[in-house]
Amino acid sequence: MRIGIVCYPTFGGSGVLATELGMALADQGHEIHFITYNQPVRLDFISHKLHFHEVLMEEYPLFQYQPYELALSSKLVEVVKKYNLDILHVHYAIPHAYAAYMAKMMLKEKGIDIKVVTTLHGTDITLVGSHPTYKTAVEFSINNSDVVTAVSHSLKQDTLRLFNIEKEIKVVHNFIDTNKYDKEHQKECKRIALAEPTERILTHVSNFRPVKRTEDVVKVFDIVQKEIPAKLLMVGDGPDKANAEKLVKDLGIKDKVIFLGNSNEVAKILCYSDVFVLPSVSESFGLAALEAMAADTPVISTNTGGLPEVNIHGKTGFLSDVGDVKDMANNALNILESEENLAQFKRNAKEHTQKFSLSNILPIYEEIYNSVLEKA
Ligand code: GMT
Repeated sequence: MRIGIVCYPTFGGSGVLATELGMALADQGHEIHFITYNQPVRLDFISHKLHFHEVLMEEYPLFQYQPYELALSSKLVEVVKKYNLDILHVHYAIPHAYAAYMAKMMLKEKGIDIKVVTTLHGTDITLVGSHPTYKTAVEFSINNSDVVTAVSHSLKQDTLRLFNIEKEIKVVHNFIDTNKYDKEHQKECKRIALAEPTERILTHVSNFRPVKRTEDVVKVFDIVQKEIPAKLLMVGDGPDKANAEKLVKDLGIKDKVIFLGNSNEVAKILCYSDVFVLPSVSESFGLAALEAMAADTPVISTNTGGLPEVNIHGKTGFLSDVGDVKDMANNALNILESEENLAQFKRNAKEHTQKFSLSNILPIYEEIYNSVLEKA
């Protein structure tokens, strides 16, 4: 199949998932065209089956806001026509589903029937999409997609609750290429470079937006480090990073916390980790938690959104109420209580990721593409 993938090319979960999906589909022999404003950051697989088309923006001083949807939908029309694409798979509804609908209508005028698959990822529904400013257009573009998928049962329920949806929403969980993490583990993991052998390593990876409650990560760590020798790795960048850094300074634990910034080497960093901390206020799935689990790292998370579908309480880690940093810290200490306990949680976490393996999820997307094309 010839598939156009539209996504945010950044470190956000939807962009990561879309990029991994494109690379996996290309590996299966499909022709993949990424259409976005930058080369996706996780695009590290070279293949003649993979193409990238940059959406160029024309800056004009009259506009207070540059019309990205217009540039994107024009580019979609151009790429669909030039490469004879069968399907556009758009990740994150805003504004991608809307731009794809416009492209579909423009192509219809030319006698071309392009199919649009929209994958809902989270904040496009829960935080941004349902805001009155966008709701009408988001609802319209979801209802006018040929197929709609959501990355968790929880996100499907949120979408049905927040919008008037006439379309069936298929749940296709996010996936992980478990081999990538196995390979990383085979390489030498130089833990000693970051912590003393007696220290436990806690890790957090995110885009440091308020929804991630990164200060709670620091609070959880502070309680843990008072009980056992420990280090905290903070990976990523975003608006709340300065607050987290300030809290670290105020608590006097600067020598125990390492801020690593954005990284393309998350798998490598996770190989150093004993416990992953994700205290988000809302999380439709929690791809970062799944990545941690694939790298044998149990997860301390909140019980919000789709997280209970990924992190199994008492098995792969623990779930706590949003903001209950004491409970999260106690749970981390419980996991770290003994080598045997930690090893068991690590095994459980890794085992559970099989449910979300590339080999299980990829055929579901291929089946969706096939069935939508059969309807043509
Ligand atoms: O909020 C983020 O971390 C980024 C955002 C995105 O769309 O880039 O993530 C959402 O999609 C991810 C991939 O499906 C999910 O794993 C995240 O849980 C979801 N984030 C939220 O719901 C807050």
